[in-house]
Amino acid sequence: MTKRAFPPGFLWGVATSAFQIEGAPDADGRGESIWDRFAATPGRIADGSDARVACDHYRRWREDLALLRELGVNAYRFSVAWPRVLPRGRGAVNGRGLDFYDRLVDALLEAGIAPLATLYHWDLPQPLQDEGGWGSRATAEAFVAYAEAVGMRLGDRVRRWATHNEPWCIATLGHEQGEHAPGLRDPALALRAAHHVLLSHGWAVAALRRHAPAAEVGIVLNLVPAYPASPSEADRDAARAFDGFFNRWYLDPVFHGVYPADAVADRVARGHLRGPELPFVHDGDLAAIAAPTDFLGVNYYTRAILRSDAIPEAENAPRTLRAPPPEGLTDMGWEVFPAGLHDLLLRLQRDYAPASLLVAENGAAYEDPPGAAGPILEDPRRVAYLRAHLAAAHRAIAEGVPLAGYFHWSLLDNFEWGHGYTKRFGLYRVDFATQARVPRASARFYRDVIAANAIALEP
Ligand code: IFM
Repeated sequence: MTKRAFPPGFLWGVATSAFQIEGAPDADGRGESIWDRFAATPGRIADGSDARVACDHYRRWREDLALLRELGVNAYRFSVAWPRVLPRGRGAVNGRGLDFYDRLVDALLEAGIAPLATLYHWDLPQPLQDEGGWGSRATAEAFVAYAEAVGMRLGDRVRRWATHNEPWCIATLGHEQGEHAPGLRDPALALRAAHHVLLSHGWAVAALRRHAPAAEVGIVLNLVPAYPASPSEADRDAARAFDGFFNRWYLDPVFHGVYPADAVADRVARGHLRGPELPFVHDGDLAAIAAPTDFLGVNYYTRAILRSDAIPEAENAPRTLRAPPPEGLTDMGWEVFPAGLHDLLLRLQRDYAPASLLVAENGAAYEDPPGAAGPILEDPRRVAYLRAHLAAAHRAIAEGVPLAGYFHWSLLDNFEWGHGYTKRFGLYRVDFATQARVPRASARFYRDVIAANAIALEP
């Protein structure tokens, strides 16, 4: 076995999000979110479920903190539910909603676990959606007031903040493809929504810095490196276009204060924009979006392989084709491609040079093998996934990438959005009938990696 040591002080964590684990939608004055409404709409969630109970984490959080201690993580990424803090999206702050995160943060710190709080992981208060949601600039303004409220209460103790999780999903899945709340199918609106999300990021960076001057602030993007299926010019152009819309549409404004001209031209060609002028961009917006940040959070799950003549997977979606993947697919249908994480981290360092990087999510959905039983469930595919991606991350660090931490998605099986409870991502299995948490072998594997601050590789 060869050992690969990670830098001293490397952050080892797991990631979760409020809506996917908390449940308790009516507790302590929480308001309705767009995901409550979406999940209650027949036909939206694959198994007809909702997240009214989910992992019951709102009540069982102490039990889940014990799991974090068992893993030995030194960091934990969670999200704050906007409708708990501001039940109507803006206006009066609900102190009882903030109390929950206050207690959680104190308990994490007492356990020696550094909190990384994400402000927005998709649970927009429904009253704001009723006024236009992310399609409206006023939602960006409301987000800043929300950031202020959370920063004021937790900013003395939370040293790492992410403004948004995965703006591409918010904009494209929520407003163009209709697979996520609010379930709209309007490509032009999706571009407007993406801009307002980015704008609110820039404004919130400033707000958080006011309340937590010593904190590190960043954004979390889901990035999918694009590989042409062949060296042909047409395939390379397909990869360029995918990259432009999926990755650079977010990276370029955040790091360079500009939307990528080629991707804008593609959107004009598709009729999603009238011309190269973006009507929703006001003077000063791009400078605000490019506010200096302390880290870029990267969510990496898979890559895309692009072929110019492939059939689009969905209307208006970039044309993609996945090669027969040697390392298989996860239950999400995503190719396992660890080398993509290495390539992506190097590319980000080269093209954007963020102050530091975090893998803010990485993980795999796999059903447990039939007959698997406690006390520890064997999940060799998740262990292999984890090991290979950590090896890829290590390789990037050795080549000079300032990667400061890794957060595995996820601590627990949870509500996987439109898939309901049908996709299991947890290091711990959750029996949703009893709420029992059962460790998988991947939890033990990760615990050992963390304890050694190193991975052991087969020679
Ligand atoms: O569960 C999601 C998470 O909320 C955002 N990133 C991807 C995960 C797996 O699909």
